[in-house]
Amino acid sequence: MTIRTVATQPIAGQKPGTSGLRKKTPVFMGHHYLENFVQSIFDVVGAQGKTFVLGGDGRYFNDRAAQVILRMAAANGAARVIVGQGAILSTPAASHLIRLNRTDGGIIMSASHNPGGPDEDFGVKFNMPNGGPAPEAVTEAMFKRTTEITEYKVVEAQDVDLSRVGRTSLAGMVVDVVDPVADYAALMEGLFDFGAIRAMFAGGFRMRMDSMCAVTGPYAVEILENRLGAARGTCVNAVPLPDFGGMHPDPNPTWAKALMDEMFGADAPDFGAASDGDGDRNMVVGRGIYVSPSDSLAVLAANAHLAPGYARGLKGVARSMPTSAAADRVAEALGIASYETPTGWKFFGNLLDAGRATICGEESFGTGSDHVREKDGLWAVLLWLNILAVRKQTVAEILAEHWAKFGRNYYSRHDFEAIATDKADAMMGALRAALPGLKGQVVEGMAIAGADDFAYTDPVDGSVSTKQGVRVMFADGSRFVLRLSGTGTEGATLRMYLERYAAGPGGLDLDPQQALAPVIRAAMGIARVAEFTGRTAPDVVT
Ligand code: VG1
Ligand code: CO
Repeated sequence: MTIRTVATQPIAGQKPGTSGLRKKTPVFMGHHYLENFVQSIFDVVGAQGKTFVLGGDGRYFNDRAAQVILRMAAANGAARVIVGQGAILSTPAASHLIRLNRTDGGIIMSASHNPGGPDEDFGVKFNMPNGGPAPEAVTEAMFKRTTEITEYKVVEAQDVDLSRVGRTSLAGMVVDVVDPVADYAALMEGLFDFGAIRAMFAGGFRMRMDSMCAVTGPYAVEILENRLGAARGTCVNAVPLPDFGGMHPDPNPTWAKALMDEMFGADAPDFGAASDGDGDRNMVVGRGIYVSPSDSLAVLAANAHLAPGYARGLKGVARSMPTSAAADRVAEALGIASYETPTGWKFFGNLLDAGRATICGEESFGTGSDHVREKDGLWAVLLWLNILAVRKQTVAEILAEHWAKFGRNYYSRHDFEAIATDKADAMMGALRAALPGLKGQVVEGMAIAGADDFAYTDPVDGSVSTKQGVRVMFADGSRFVLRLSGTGTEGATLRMYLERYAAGPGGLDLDPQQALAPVIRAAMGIARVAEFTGRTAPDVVT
């Protein structure tokens, strides 16, 4: 077997964002693009004698990219790669395999909630031996490497047969093709009371699980239908397709509209859920009631002890800064620590590793725990099912009781997509410049108590991350946050996060958009959104 050393040149822009390097698929398929980035990963983390996990969400180019990465891993001296059958692994399943097999990390091929296909998005990210996304210092080193790269290594070989489970080899490197679902399903079975959930389904409980033609399909069918006895057909859009069937696999009320319509229609099932491209996100819906991700995190934290895997209680709860403070109130009531981190799951890794937090969540439909080091869509669905099975109440009843006890953090996110980058940057620049003068102003009848650009000092390793989002806090506890997305591949997406607290007992049943109306007006005005971008209304509301 020949190892070829191929001369190459740096390609501009290979800078990982919130979660890995994401680009349009044709860009990733371009000359040396994938090769340069993968070689930069290996140059930074070292491959000689190491074992890695490899898999992706099955989107277009997933299969061919996997073959390239395998050939490059072999050429760089890796001892072994554990790869999901068909090069498929959900992100949480990949995280689990990295930990279970005590490997040196893994490469995940995914652009997550971004659409897939020849003209859509592709992505690659590296996860550390703890199973979590590489922290900023590591991704920065990889990016730096892409700017200096002069060659990459690849073996000349035919494709590895990834269609069958079993051991094979490539130029002396062991390749273990594994069932993508089995180990993950076993992990779930150890955390949750499958008996109680099975009994609930046997008693007529009905569910709709929408995998949006993305990676969770096989996981959902195996766990929900085969192991838990949910009716056949509970899982829809359950076959992963290279273009996700043309869907936008982002589980929110806009893109999972079919599920929303069903859950709000006549004869709605008891419970609905959807997941994203790579299976780390979840949306949860009750019959006739939408659960905002921030509320979902709070409810899961308050009730996790009802599941066997969390019966001993939680060590702490962590949320990303733009996520509502609902989870903080639960943590306070439980007498446990709460943490506020920048956006992106990589910031939870240290807290989970250090045993400071057990459950983490983001407003962007991400919840997870210390069972892996990624957010985990099906995990959240199963924890909800476990809670429903124990409490024997509806989702609406559980939410009503939660708000009655803790008050309600009305919450919404408004996304303004595909804004010209220079306009978005100018708007954020002007807002940042205005921050020092905001305190004390009264806007929409609300006094501004403070305004800053969020900076985070990791309590475990002391690393500092700055400019993580502008926040404007009002005296009544309301706030808004503005930041630009770090996962998009076209122009800029402005994310506007809106929050208002109602202590109750009255006023807990408003439409969130109504309850938030003054905060929305304040945010649009203070940030001068229309003036800078020409936009007066968001593209997506969650
Ligand atoms: C978005 C979300 C963030 C999430 C990230 C990755 O990032 O806001 O909370 O961690 O996507 O999710 P951004 O920078 O676009 O706001 V996934 O499911 O795409 O890995
Ligand atoms: Co995802």
